[in-house]
Amino acid sequence: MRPREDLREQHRHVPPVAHARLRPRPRPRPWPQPPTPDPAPVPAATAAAAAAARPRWTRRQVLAGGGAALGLGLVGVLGWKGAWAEARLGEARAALGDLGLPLPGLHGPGAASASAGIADGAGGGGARTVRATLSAQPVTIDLGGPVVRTWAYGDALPGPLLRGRVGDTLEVAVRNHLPQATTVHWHGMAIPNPMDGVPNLTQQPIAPGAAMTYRFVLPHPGTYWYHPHVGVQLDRGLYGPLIVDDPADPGRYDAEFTVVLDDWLDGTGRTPDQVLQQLAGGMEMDMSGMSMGEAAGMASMRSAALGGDAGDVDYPHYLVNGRVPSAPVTLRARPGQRVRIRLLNAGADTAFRVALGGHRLTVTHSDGYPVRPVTVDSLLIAMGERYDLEVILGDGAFPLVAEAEGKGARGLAVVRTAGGAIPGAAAKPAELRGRLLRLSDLDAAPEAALPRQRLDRVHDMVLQGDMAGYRWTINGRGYDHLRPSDAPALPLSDGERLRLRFVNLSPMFHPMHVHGHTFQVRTAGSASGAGPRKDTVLVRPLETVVCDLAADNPGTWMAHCHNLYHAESGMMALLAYQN
Ligand SMILES: [Cu+2]
Repeated sequence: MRPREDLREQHRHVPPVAHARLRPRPRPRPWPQPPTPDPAPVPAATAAAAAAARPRWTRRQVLAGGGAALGLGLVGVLGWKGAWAEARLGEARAALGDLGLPLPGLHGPGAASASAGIADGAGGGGARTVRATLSAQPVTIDLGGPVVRTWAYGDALPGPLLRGRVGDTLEVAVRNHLPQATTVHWHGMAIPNPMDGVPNLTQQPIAPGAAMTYRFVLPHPGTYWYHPHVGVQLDRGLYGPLIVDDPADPGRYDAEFTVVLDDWLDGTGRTPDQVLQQLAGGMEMDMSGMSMGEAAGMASMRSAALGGDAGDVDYPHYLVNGRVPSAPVTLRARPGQRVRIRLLNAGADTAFRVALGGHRLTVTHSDGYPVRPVTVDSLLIAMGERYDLEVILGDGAFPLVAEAEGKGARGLAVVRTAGGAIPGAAAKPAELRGRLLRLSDLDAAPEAALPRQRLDRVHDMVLQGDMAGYRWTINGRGYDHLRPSDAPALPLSDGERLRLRFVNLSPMFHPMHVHGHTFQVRTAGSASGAGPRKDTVLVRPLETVVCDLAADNPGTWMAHCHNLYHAESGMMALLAYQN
């Protein structure tokens, strides 16, 4: 890799870590009784039979189809649970109440009947149990030309869409057919800590051949996703979308596209584990595994919009919904229709610059939560982030381009409302160079703003890297996956309001993600200072991003960089509090 003496230089300037209220606190411990995976091995034949029994949906139906089909696609709605369901919904309401978010049965003239609907199972806003199975398995996948051997959930990319309504219970049986232990993390979901999927911290990892059922109430509407939290498994094909609908707010759109972006190298001569090894070798790494072109490409991985360094890994492919740009997916609608695009970046080391040829994009949600709508030409989406966009479609075929920012390559999908030539892989919509969404453009919609509360604490998370050993740290310390309770932990108490300041002293951007919570960014330069609700925020080199968080979900939670290679190399910390 490139020499990075500048990083080592940065390392010498560690500012004092500020704590507004610094009190001695007990060391955070792993959750007292972490759930353990089911001990019984899963016979492959049984899993295959279960998979075969599942309804089959085409990629277009699952990822580009109408909302109604999506809702029941890969999830079974297995009955109503009367009073029990009412109680679960009550929990969801209690958790949501202080956010002021609309909830089924709580708002509007239909409140009484919706509530009754839960009890008798006849309403549209009641709680159900939504069941699904995820089989993590080795598989051969055609990316639209390149055929790769990889690991995925099922036999396609992305993994199956999981979808339910606010207040529903999601019950997912995860069967591990991988040669490694695994877990599933439900990114962005404020769910109980034992369901969070962090190995050796919130659960024992699911051993090869074992299974585990995750079960939790869907707490907030929005666009989320799921992926493993073990090693660099996420940089294989192990990821999928998770959408939570709000029956009280079905949205004003005619069609919906779920668009999943990814950077891809698994099965092309390198595995993510080998890449991590190479990176860990730092400046002395053996370059023999890489072509001259790749080496040259790395030198040019720069982006002004990302503040400099655009990434550590040069990928051979960039995928949109599992396809390379020479064989793109087609997203179909009719001219004049209002389309909701649910955009998610499942990449490990790549921020994408997204634009739709011939259209501007109205941003309506960030990381699942509504914002005051803002219309731009293009946006940057970092790893782990989601944006929901609205577009009124023109007549024709349009390139939906996801440029791998600073990496000189791109992913592509085709949005089609009529016949005509499909734009080629080289299509370059002018919108890519138009008005780019800035963080300061975004403010939470009033119903998504954190309620006013005085600050109880301020914690800094100082982000640094030491390239000699490819060691990434938070407040000068790295995370040991085998001894998570030794990790740098930021004390907190239930019910407090925490201000988190992500202080980036490294020359590289970090998408910082907090588990189990959604913070509100206090954006410098924003007119109102309100900022968007998010769970993952891009922090550029030498930038500080300030976020406020309501400590309303006790547990031991990760706060980490969503660059998978940074996270795996130590850039993880803990927020811990009990009730
Ligand atoms: Cu990072």
